[in-house]
Amino acid sequence: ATFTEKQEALVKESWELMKQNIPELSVRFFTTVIEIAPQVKPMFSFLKDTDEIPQNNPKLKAHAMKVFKMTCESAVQLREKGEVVVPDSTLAYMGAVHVKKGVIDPHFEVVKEALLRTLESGLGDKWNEEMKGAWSEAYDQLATAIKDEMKAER
Ligand code: HEM
Ligand code: ISQ
Repeated sequence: ATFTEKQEALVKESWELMKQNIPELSVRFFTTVIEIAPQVKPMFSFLKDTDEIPQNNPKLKAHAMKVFKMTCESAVQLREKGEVVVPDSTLAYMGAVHVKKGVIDPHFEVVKEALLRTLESGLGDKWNEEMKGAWSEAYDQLATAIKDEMKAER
């Protein structure tokens, strides 16, 4: 699918707004993932031994940040190049990490849903269908690149 300048701008703008609230946002992101799919909780090293989602865990924050940031970067690439280009080393690493942790394809839909819900709750009345479409497309393309790499890895 083609990605427009408008879509890229929507993703960037909403990410800039979200960034101001990283601690809360990252906890909410993980909480939503675990609500949708409790079975993935033990996959995360910093969640497996806790009943609650730790509110102030630096690793948790860093992880949640990366997913948002990578999705945001894939939006930029989609617009500039028409496809998501993850550097080879990063992509191989992404594939390896996720295979090793036991991630399977359907989990990507869970993370997508959680990402969109986190954006919606974080942005309130600034959230709209156009933004949802732009983030969805950017995420789907990034997820496809990671899933393909996971297949190559197995
Ligand atoms: C680790 C990004 C999808 C579960 C990571 C890391 C990154 C990342 C960057 C490595 C962090 C590091 O070692 O520095 C992404 C992106 C995704 C995605 C961009 C989608 C586009 C998923 C899905 C799952 C998942 C669908 C399944 C629930 C994990 C787990 C780890 C991980 C369990 C290891 C965490 C730990 O260190 O304990 N992911 N991920 N990821 N990801 Fe993902
Ligand atoms: C997937 N991979 C790494 C970190 C994450 C944080 C929240 C939700 C999904 C994730």
